Amino acid sequence: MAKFFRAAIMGPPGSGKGTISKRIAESFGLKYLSSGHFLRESIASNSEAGVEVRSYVERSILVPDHVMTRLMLPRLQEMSNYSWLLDGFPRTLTQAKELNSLFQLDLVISLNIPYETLKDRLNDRWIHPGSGRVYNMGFNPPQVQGKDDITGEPLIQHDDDKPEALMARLRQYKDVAKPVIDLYKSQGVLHSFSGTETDRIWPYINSLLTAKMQT
Ligand code: G5P
Ligand code: MG
Repeated sequence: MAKFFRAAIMGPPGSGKGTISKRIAESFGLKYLSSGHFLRESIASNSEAGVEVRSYVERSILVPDHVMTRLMLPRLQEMSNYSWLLDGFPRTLTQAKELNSLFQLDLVISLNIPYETLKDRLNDRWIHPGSGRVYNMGFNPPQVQGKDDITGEPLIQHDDDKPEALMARLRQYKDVAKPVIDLYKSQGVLHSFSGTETDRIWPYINSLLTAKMQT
């Protein structure tokens, strides 16, 4: 049977999970599965589940584990014949254990980015609400200021990217991520990367993936 490669990327809000995932997916041909993206899709569908999910995501509160696993695990099972990269899932120990019962991860990337850097990045972050496309006015600006590159529609800034909300999200991230990180460390699959610039971290991640995917 073919060996599929399964990876996950963890890190606080604004740490570059989405930006790095996109590079990994493009360079290594992994399917990219983002919990934030699936949640936004569910919200846009206006289903009963979507309305519940919206109440958490709007307040930057973690969506309950049972809702999250119900959303993610069937999609992963559909992808069981592919190599994939998970962004934003698992986030809690319960989620990690549920995932473990179905799939063994080969690699978990954990991003350690200083608070000041996260604050600056998220202050500069603008989003196209229809698609979830993310821009950064310094790092990754839109072609026309304030407008989405594809649709030309206006960009908005999320309330939960403002400093008070961000501090709370970071504190929550640390508490919840610690046991998940410990679990993957004990399984020997955790690799942590620290820094203030994605472009400086990327070559190390690129080398690690190149080595891992050859074995
Ligand atoms: P999400 O959607 O997973 P967050 O809050 O964890 O959202 P976010 O905001 O998507 O994470 P990111 O993906 O880590 O951040 O980072 P990014 O978007 O790539 O980069 C952030 C910004 O910095 C961008 O503007 C980017 O261009 C810029 N940038 C990147 N690198 C650099 C650099 O080197 N320099 C500069 N200057 N800029 C850079 O989750 C959203 C919500 O969904 C729920 C929760 O409510 C959560 O709050 N949720 C879950 N709940 C429970 N369990 C789960 N598993 C859940 N998953 C999601
Ligand atoms: Mg993201």
